[in-house]
Amino acid sequence: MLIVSSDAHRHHHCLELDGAKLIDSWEGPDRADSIDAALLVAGLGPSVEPEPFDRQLVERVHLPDYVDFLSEAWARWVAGGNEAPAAMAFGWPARRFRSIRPRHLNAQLGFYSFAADCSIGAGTWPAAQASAAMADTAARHVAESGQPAFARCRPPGHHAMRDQFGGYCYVNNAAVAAERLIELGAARVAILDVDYHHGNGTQDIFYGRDDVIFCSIHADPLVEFPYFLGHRDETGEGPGEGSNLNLPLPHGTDATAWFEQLDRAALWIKASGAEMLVVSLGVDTFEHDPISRFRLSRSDFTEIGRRIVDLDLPTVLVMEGGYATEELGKNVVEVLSGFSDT
Ligand code: OKP
Ligand code: ZN
Repeated sequence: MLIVSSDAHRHHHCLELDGAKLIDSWEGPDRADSIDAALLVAGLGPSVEPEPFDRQLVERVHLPDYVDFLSEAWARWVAGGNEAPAAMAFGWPARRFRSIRPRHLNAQLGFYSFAADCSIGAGTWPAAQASAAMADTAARHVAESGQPAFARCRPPGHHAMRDQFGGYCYVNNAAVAAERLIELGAARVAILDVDYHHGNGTQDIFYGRDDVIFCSIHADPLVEFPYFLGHRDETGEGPGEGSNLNLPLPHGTDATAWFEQLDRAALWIKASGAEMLVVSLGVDTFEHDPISRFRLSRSDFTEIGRRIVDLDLPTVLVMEGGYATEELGKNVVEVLSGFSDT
């Protein structure tokens, strides 16, 4: 299997508001190190650098003014005389406010985000570009060869909406991969999101489309981030009606209950006639994940890999969450091992 990775992430350090304190984010560079180390031990590879960032491609899944904002935010923050190491929003256009694009940087930070767990620092935009480029490169490989590829993305992407960052995500890497697969000829692409958190951004981007269908298994948004999207009755709209499937589960969900939902997801994807698959691969469903509350074990990740292979579709795997850093790489390798003979 082709592995696409880049070290551009190393200069991206997120700050997050956590219990009234600003902490170094759970989503740190050590996560990528853990994955790279485990890939090496497992002999998975070869690993290649991504092709250059394709802004036009990204602007098919994000609004151009949002991409402008991300690319300029840090320079504007510095030019404004700010000394904090990262720019972060403190106000949002919530209920009964208006969505008129404001001019001031502080206001735009709120306008273009939905959570205070996700700051913009000096290395954020370069890292987000490289991350999207990894997903793109992996998708192109799959489209050309039919063989699987893994994009070792950091920062993750599935929370990034058409025009809002949040949940450690800036550019929606899985959406970029799916969009590339469509461009290269797939009539329908399925995105399967197995991260513990709902992929609200991916859902948002494709909600009105039927060429990219989205299915997510995740913790119930009534009690878990991203809180305000991910319910069962969100099924798509307009031409996209019926092409969104949310499978929320309670805190404490074990492997038996989780795999029942994976079976449902697999049947749904099969029935859709999708020709290619993008997996938003989060392993924060792990029993020892520090910020999540599902109970999957190491060997359950091996089984996830097998079931994805059983779907028998050309597959792009895009890295999302997983915060038990020490074990993160091993869990990812377990999923990928299902593909090891290809
Ligand atoms: C990203 B991915 C505030 C908690 C905010 C955000 C979780 C984002 C998860 N301190 N938590 O889906 O793994
Ligand atoms: Zn997650």
